[in-house]
Amino acid sequence: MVQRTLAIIKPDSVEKKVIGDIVKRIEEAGFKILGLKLTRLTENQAKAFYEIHKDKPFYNDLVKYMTSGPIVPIALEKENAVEDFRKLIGNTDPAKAEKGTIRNIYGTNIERNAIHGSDSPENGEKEVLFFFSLCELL
Ligand code: IDP
Ligand code: MG
Repeated sequence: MVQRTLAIIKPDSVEKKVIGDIVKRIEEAGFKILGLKLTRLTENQAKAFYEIHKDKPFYNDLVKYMTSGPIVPIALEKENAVEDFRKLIGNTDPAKAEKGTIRNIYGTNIERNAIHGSDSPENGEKEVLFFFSLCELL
């Protein structure tokens, strides 16, 4: 089934100047880019995006990190996009992520892990619309 998923190139990757490298890997893996922009989250936006984690011990630090600099949200489409993209980025913890995955290559630690990927088709749809309005999506 063709699905949508949301990627976010996180502040650590933007700072490391690897936006181009990461986008190249995403394209080479067969994903179609429906939308892409450089933007920055406010504290309230980051809190809303990660609402599901609000009771986790890492929530406040996560919001601080995700608002610390510009990010690049990317709306993606592909057959089986959600699962395939999670495979491409690897484990949440870059140290545990398989060799050659984006988090393994570009991530720093379990918090500053380079990139986000939606965890279900429902969240893929929802998260794409968090960052892109319908008229922005090709
Ligand atoms: P995911 O991004 O692989 O889906 P989630 O559990 O949804 O992982 O966590 C969201 C984000 O919160 C992670 O990508 C990472 O930036 C951060 N995070 C997750 N677990 C920890 C932790 O144990 N310590 C610090 N930050 C964490
Ligand atoms: Mg998640």
